[in-house]
Amino acid sequence: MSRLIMISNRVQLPSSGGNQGGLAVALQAALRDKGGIWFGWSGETTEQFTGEIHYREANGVTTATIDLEQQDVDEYYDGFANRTLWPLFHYRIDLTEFERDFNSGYARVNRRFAETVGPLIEADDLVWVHDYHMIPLGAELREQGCANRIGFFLHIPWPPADMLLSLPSHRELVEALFAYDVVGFQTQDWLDSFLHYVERQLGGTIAEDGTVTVGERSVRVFADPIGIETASFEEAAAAAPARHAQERMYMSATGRTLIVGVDRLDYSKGLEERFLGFERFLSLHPDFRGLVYMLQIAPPSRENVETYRAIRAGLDALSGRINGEYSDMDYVPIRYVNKGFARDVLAGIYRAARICLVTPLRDGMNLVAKEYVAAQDPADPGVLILSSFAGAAAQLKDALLVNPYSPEEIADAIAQALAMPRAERVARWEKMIDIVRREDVTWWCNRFLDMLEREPAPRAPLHQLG
Ligand code: ADQ
Repeated sequence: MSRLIMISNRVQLPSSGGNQGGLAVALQAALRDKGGIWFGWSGETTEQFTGEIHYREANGVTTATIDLEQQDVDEYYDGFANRTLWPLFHYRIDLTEFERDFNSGYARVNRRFAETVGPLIEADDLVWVHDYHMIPLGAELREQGCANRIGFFLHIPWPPADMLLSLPSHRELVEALFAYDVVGFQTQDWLDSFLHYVERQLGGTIAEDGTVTVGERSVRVFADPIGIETASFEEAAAAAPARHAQERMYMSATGRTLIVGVDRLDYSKGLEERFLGFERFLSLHPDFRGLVYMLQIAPPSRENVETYRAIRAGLDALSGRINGEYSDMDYVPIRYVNKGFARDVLAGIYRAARICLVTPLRDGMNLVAKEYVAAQDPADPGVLILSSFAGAAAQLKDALLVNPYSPEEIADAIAQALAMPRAERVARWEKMIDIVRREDVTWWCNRFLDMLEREPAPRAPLHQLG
């Protein structure tokens, strides 16, 4: 059986704390099953890049990491990945920075990855590359003569063709994807945007089976929506730590109804718009003031990037203003918490919430929406309010779908959710949990690997696109 070589910006070893994301757990399970290595950046910097590999092993999973130079981190991670590709792929040209140094840093780090992981790859191994940090890695591996089956999965949206054209290196970036055998997107919408670009800019053709051909190169593309570890999340939500967290929420809320939001602090998550939507609700429905409150959990991320510091300051000010206006001696409308919680505690908080607001302006998938559904009490589930611009909206059609840019739509959806009879809540939840159970993270992982395994190997050497 083929081993699996998984490559992503960062890696995660199994831990006993139960504090890991569903994605890490699923990828670790696949690695345990097939054997192999998870390769990535250690998160550490070194004076001079040496390519020295640090191996670690826990619970049947082996990780291999390398240190990068500070300049690599500045140009590749904080630069091209998080200041160019992330905003651009989330439709934010206004926040996108176009710097040649970022481009060269991105290319350099991908080459460094390829040079260090390349020698670890054995003849029959499957190679699975993850996310926007690593788009050129497949082409770099091919340059080194790697003929293995290599797949790539994009966790974030693919931007519309016109938007992608604003990136000076757009063609190079897209052509790099043709070095892979299989490329997976979260949804058909993101895949359609990719296909539109390929047809229009590269004159590519698309076959019924999802094979896209440009010149002499072909790649198999498909939509493979990522899921969560549903069974274990459902279990966690009913276990003691979650029940304890749920109790704590009830005790502290003295009979008030909880609306929850859980997101990394990121401008793509629409936090400011969400606060404004909740403010609109309070202003339109004075009867509910004092009866409904919102808990927004948002641990800071990417604080080396200025835009992230700015969004944090903006949210501090906005929550302060709304609380200043609507608080009372015994009531604060927005509890805004900048820290992470263990998964089982998070499950209890989800279960305590009558409503979950998931309102990203753009999101590849959004796992919080699925976690909220999995954590509900089947007899008395809460209501998910979900942005139509999250990938998850393609599957969770029984959520209350909203335009996250519209404070009125958010306010109306909150009012509708609060008034929703239990029978309707149960009916909507049953349809959603069915999908969240069926299309869980193992389903996603197996579909991808099955698709990759079906590709013929070895692969022909890399030719230039015609
Ligand atoms: P993210 O942008 O990080 O992921 P998301 O899919 O919502 O977004 O996943 C966040 C994860 O972090 C969830 O599992 C959530 O429980 C956890 N989390 C968030 N805040 C937390 C907190 N305060 N404490 C503990 N845990 C917290 C990217 C893409 C998404 C895509 C995923 C997976 O941007 O669109 O769904 O990858 O492909």
